[in-house]
Amino acid sequence: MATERTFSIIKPDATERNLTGKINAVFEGAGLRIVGQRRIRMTRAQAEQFYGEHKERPFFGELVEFMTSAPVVIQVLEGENAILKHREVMGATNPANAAEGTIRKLFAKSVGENSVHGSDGPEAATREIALFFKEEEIVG
Ligand code: FUP
Repeated sequence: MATERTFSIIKPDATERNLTGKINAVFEGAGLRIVGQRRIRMTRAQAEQFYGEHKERPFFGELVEFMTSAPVVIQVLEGENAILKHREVMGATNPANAAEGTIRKLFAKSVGENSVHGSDGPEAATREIALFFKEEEIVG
Protein backbone atom coordinates (compact mmCIF):
# COMPACT_ATOMS: atom_id res chain seq x y z
CA MET A 1 0.00 0.00 0.00
CA ALA A 2 1.46 3.30 -1.09
CA THR A 3 1.63 6.53 0.88
CA GLU A 4 -1.49 8.60 0.24
CA ARG A 5 -2.69 12.11 1.00
CA THR A 6 -6.19 13.04 2.06
CA PHE A 7 -8.01 16.28 2.77
CA SER A 8 -9.40 16.96 6.23
CA ILE A 9 -11.49 19.72 7.80
CA ILE A 10 -11.92 20.33 11.52
CA LYS A 11 -15.39 21.89 11.39
CA PRO A 12 -16.88 24.94 13.20
CA ASP A 13 -18.52 22.95 16.02
CA ALA A 14 -15.07 21.55 16.90
CA THR A 15 -12.98 24.73 16.56
CA GLU A 16 -15.54 26.59 18.70
CA ARG A 17 -15.04 24.04 21.50
CA ASN A 18 -11.20 24.15 21.24
CA LEU A 19 -11.04 20.54 20.06
CA THR A 20 -8.39 21.04 17.36
CA GLY A 21 -5.57 19.58 19.47
CA LYS A 22 -7.58 16.60 20.68
CA ILE A 23 -8.68 15.76 17.12
CA ASN A 24 -5.12 16.16 15.79
CA ALA A 25 -3.92 13.80 18.53
CA VAL A 26 -6.32 11.13 17.21
CA PHE A 27 -5.02 11.62 13.66
CA GLU A 28 -1.36 11.47 14.71
CA GLY A 29 -2.04 8.48 16.97
CA ALA A 30 -3.42 6.64 13.94
CA GLY A 31 -0.23 7.30 11.97
CA LEU A 32 -1.57 10.21 9.93
CA ARG A 33 1.03 12.98 9.52
CA ILE A 34 -0.29 16.57 9.27
CA VAL A 35 1.72 17.80 6.26
CA GLY A 36 -0.41 20.91 5.58
CA GLN A 37 -2.62 22.91 7.93
CA ARG A 38 -4.29 26.32 7.94
CA ARG A 39 -7.05 27.93 9.99
CA ILE A 40 -9.48 29.85 7.78
CA ARG A 41 -12.93 31.35 7.77
CA MET A 42 -14.56 29.57 4.82
CA THR A 43 -16.44 31.88 2.43
CA ARG A 44 -19.92 31.05 1.19
CA ALA A 45 -18.50 30.59 -2.35
CA GLN A 46 -15.85 28.16 -1.06
CA ALA A 47 -18.41 26.13 0.92
CA GLU A 48 -20.86 25.98 -2.00
CA GLN A 49 -18.10 24.83 -4.36
CA PHE A 50 -16.68 22.34 -1.91
CA TYR A 51 -20.07 20.68 -1.27
CA GLY A 52 -21.30 21.13 -4.87
CA GLU A 53 -22.27 17.46 -5.16
CA HIS A 54 -24.88 18.01 -2.40
CA LYS A 55 -26.44 21.08 -4.07
CA GLU A 56 -29.86 19.45 -4.55
CA ARG A 57 -30.01 17.85 -1.09
CA PRO A 58 -32.43 19.34 1.47
CA PHE A 59 -29.64 20.01 3.97
CA PHE A 60 -27.41 21.98 1.53
CA GLY A 61 -28.39 25.45 2.78
CA GLU A 62 -27.87 24.53 6.42
CA LEU A 63 -24.57 22.83 5.57
CA VAL A 64 -23.21 25.97 3.88
CA GLU A 65 -24.46 28.15 6.77
CA PHE A 66 -22.75 25.88 9.28
CA MET A 67 -19.43 25.62 7.44
CA THR A 68 -19.19 29.42 7.22
CA SER A 69 -20.39 30.08 10.79
CA ALA A 70 -16.99 29.97 12.51
CA PRO A 71 -13.36 29.17 11.63
CA VAL A 72 -12.35 25.76 10.31
CA VAL A 73 -8.94 24.09 10.19
CA ILE A 74 -8.14 22.68 6.75
CA GLN A 75 -5.50 19.99 6.55
CA VAL A 76 -3.60 17.62 4.32
CA LEU A 77 -2.91 14.31 6.06
CA GLU A 78 -0.37 11.83 4.76
CA GLY A 79 0.27 8.18 5.53
CA GLU A 80 -0.11 4.57 4.44
CA ASN A 81 -3.70 4.05 3.29
CA ALA A 82 -4.46 7.55 4.60
CA ILE A 83 -7.89 8.00 2.98
CA LEU A 84 -9.44 4.90 4.54
CA LYS A 85 -7.56 5.26 7.83
CA HIS A 86 -8.81 8.84 8.19
CA ARG A 87 -12.42 7.78 7.52
CA GLU A 88 -12.09 4.99 10.07
CA VAL A 89 -10.94 7.31 12.85
CA MET A 90 -13.64 9.87 11.95
CA GLY A 91 -16.44 7.31 12.26
CA ALA A 92 -19.87 7.28 10.60
CA THR A 93 -21.33 10.58 9.28
CA ASN A 94 -24.11 10.43 11.88
CA PRO A 95 -22.58 10.25 15.38
CA ALA A 96 -25.51 8.06 16.47
CA ASN A 97 -24.05 5.36 14.20
CA ALA A 98 -20.36 6.02 14.90
CA ALA A 99 -18.21 3.35 16.55
CA GLU A 100 -16.78 3.79 20.05
CA GLY A 101 -13.53 5.74 20.13
CA THR A 102 -14.07 7.49 16.79
CA ILE A 103 -13.90 11.29 16.57
CA ARG A 104 -17.58 11.63 15.68
CA LYS A 105 -18.62 9.35 18.54
CA LEU A 106 -16.41 11.29 20.95
CA PHE A 107 -17.15 14.84 19.82
CA ALA A 108 -19.85 15.30 17.13
CA LYS A 109 -23.07 17.07 18.10
CA SER A 110 -25.30 15.84 15.25
CA VAL A 111 -25.22 14.55 11.65
CA GLY A 112 -24.77 18.15 10.47
CA GLU A 113 -22.42 19.40 13.20
CA ASN A 114 -20.18 16.37 12.99
CA SER A 115 -16.78 17.88 13.81
CA VAL A 116 -14.72 16.60 10.86
CA HIS A 117 -14.65 16.08 7.10
CA GLY A 118 -12.51 13.57 5.23
CA SER A 119 -12.20 12.86 1.49
CA ASP A 120 -14.17 9.77 0.46
CA GLY A 121 -11.71 8.51 -2.18
CA PRO A 122 -8.56 9.30 -4.18
CA GLU A 123 -10.29 11.53 -6.75
CA ALA A 124 -12.03 13.56 -4.07
CA ALA A 125 -8.77 13.87 -2.12
CA THR A 126 -6.92 15.28 -5.15
CA ARG A 127 -9.78 17.69 -5.98
CA GLU A 128 -10.28 18.88 -2.41
CA ILE A 129 -6.57 19.39 -1.66
CA ALA A 130 -6.20 21.43 -4.87
CA LEU A 131 -9.18 23.65 -3.89
CA PHE A 132 -7.45 24.84 -0.73
CA PHE A 133 -3.69 24.20 -0.89
CA LYS A 134 -0.82 25.15 -3.16
CA GLU A 135 1.72 22.36 -3.54
CA GLU A 136 4.43 24.41 -1.78
CA GLU A 137 2.22 24.69 1.33
CA ILE A 138 2.35 20.90 1.76
CA VAL A 139 5.57 19.78 3.42
CA GLY A 140 5.83 16.01 3.72
P1 FUP B 1 -19.18 12.35 4.94
O1 FUP B 1 -18.50 11.84 3.70
O2 FUP B 1 -19.13 11.38 6.09
O3 FUP B 1 -18.72 13.74 5.34
O4 FUP B 1 -20.73 12.50 4.61
P2 FUP B 1 -21.55 13.03 3.33
O5 FUP B 1 -20.64 13.34 2.18
O6 FUP B 1 -22.67 12.08 3.12
O7 FUP B 1 -22.17 14.39 3.89
C1 FUP B 1 -21.43 15.58 3.86
C2 FUP B 1 -21.93 16.49 4.95
O8 FUP B 1 -23.31 16.80 4.73
C3 FUP B 1 -21.91 15.89 6.33
F1 FUP B 1 -20.70 15.95 6.90
C4 FUP B 1 -22.95 16.71 7.05
C5 FUP B 1 -23.96 17.00 5.97
N1 FUP B 1 -25.15 16.12 6.07
C6 FUP B 1 -26.24 16.58 6.75
O9 FUP B 1 -26.22 17.70 7.28
N2 FUP B 1 -27.35 15.78 6.83
C7 FUP B 1 -27.39 14.53 6.27
O10 FUP B 1 -28.42 13.86 6.36
C8 FUP B 1 -26.25 14.06 5.58
C9 FUP B 1 -25.15 14.88 5.50
